[in-house]
Amino acid sequence: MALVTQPLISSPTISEPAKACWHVLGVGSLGSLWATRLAQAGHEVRLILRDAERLSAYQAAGGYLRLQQPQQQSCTDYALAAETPDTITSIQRLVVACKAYDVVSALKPLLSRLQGAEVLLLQNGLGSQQAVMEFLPHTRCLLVSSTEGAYRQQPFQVVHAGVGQNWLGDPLRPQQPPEWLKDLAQANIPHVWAENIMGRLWRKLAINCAINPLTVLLRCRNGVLLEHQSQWEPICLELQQLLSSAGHPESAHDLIPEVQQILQATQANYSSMYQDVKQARPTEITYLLGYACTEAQRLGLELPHLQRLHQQLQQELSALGLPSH
Ligand code: NAD
Ligand code: KPL
Repeated sequence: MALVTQPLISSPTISEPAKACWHVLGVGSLGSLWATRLAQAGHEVRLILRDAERLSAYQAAGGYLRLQQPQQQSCTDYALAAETPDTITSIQRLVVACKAYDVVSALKPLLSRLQGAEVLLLQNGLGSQQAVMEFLPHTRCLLVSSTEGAYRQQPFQVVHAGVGQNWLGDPLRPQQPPEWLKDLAQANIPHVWAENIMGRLWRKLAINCAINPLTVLLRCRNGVLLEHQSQWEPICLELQQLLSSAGHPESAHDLIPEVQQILQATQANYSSMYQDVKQARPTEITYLLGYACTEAQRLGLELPHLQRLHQQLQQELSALGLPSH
């Protein structure tokens, strides 16, 4: 097992980093996947952990992230620098990989460090990205729609479970890809510049709305939904209507065959929302069905199947003692 060593910063420092470095906020599944691959390619990477307690836990666990890549039968440890949000160094490039409901509160303590920074937002769904862009009006925010799959085996140990794609884009400057995309290429992080990133995010939201809530309500793996097409087909039709009315007709077509194909390809998997519920963690409902239903209302659309699904999911989450808004 290789060990890549980088200096470990364990306490706040006031020195400026000499060259562009990648900070990663949200060192869970996806954040660890990005951090380790950037480090693998020789980039300077610094992890921003929630607080001193989490930093101590990282150090006590050895002060490294472990990346398992089953496709390559490899397992590699990366001793990455870590710090708390109150560190005083400025941030140039920030990968934000918290859950959608945590993003703004996680960014708040970093505000003074983000002047001139570029921020990559990896969240599923919609709504959190707009909240960050309002919170950071002078910071360039790049939105990412990811179909990669990663899960944590233990704290600071991540498994790269699913090969996928990352679409990156900037809704305010759609034709200006940043020069550092080459860093991602060097790091073998699959990526495509998407001029229509909002369309991509809407499409992924629609797929997640068609699949994830039903897997929670039926308590099943994705593949079981193939036997319940009559339940998700009308939802797909309403989602197509929503995407078109929301200004993304190009992302609205052929949702039913795509959902069917994803259910087949991931039939043995549990959806991310199912896994959150199973582990009694909050879900991203507000940024998926919640966002879809709010937008439908704003646009004056009657989407009864989608609204009923939202209500049923809210009831189920409340019954389980989980947040439903
Ligand atoms: P995760 O729960 O594994 O990781 C989130 C991390 O953020 C946790 O380590 C948590 O401690 C940290 N965090 C929360 N608040 C923080 C704060 N204030 N300061 C510092 N750290 C904080 O989540 P994940 O699975 O990596 O998902 C992240 C986002 O990526 C979600 O929106 C998810 O939908 C999306 N996504 C995940 C995958 C995947 O395969 N895991 C794939 C595509 C999209
Ligand atoms: O993205 C997913 C998720 O679980 O969040 C799908 C596509 C539904 C695969 O499980």
